[in-house]
Amino acid sequence: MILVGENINVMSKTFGPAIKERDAKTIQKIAVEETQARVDYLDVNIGPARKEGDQTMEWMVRTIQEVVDLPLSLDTTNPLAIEAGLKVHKGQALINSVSLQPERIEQTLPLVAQYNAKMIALLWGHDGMPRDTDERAAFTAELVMYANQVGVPNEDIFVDPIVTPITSDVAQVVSCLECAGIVKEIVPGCKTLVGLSNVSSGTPDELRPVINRTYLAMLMKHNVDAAIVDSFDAELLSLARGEMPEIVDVVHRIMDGEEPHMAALTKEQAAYAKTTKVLLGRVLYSHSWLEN
Ligand code: THG
Repeated sequence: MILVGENINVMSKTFGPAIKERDAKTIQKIAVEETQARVDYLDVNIGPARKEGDQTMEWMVRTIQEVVDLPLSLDTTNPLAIEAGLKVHKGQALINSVSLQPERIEQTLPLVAQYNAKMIALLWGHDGMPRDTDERAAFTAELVMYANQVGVPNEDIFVDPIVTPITSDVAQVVSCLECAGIVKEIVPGCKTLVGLSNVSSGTPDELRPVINRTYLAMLMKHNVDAAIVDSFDAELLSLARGEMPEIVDVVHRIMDGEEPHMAALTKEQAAYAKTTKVLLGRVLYSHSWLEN
């Protein structure tokens, strides 16, 4: 699986201020540590960056690539900031992201071809989140068609079905899974990518890892190609690299409708098993699901 480290982001309580204060040392330290965790890209999330986003992104790209050679995922809705980053980026950048919003099609999409970058096709429609799997499929076809029209081949496109929090609507969590599975039939050659940690947003900090890891194992059944992840969750990375086949097998069997005998599972397997049921909507989410 292709892994994109999420830790350099303006929302982070620990690292967010470093972006605003132009604290190069702190940014470079995270970049080096994420690289040591052997991720493939570093996401550089500066948020909407309406004010001086171009200067911020240029500074971020230079600062990070001064110490690491990884390609970067330029994560902002500001097209000027994306272009400023592309101008100084070494290697093939990943543009995060292009959606069906007119501004993104008109201003961000042409940059993919112009700078020979790769892109994330975010399935966000004219008026927001797709409502169901059918709408996700329709958005996929439309967005990839626009990309092809400006000369971007499917091989350079990662389709992102948009992961939503388990705390808001489990039907969306399930729809995202299904969509990941069918994208490659709709647009052959494209890859799929998810922002994994979204799924556990709003849950208690100590429960986030098990939710993220379980959802990743579930996405693996649908052959997801890439994920934006917490680079510092070693177990998650190990799972993504295929080093935990027994756990993945338990999760996939539950997805197939099997009811494993809980007493026969290890404590770790049982936690994954219970969490799989929550993420499929078979058990209602509550902050105490692991205890039952
Ligand atoms: N798709 C695409 N890009 C994306 C997302 C996506 N970029 C942003 C996001 N979603 C993926 N990145 C993150 C980064 C951090 C968190 C979640 C998703 C996160 N951080 C913790 C928090 O905010 O509580 C901890 C941060 C900290 O304090 O260090 O949850 O879906 N294409």
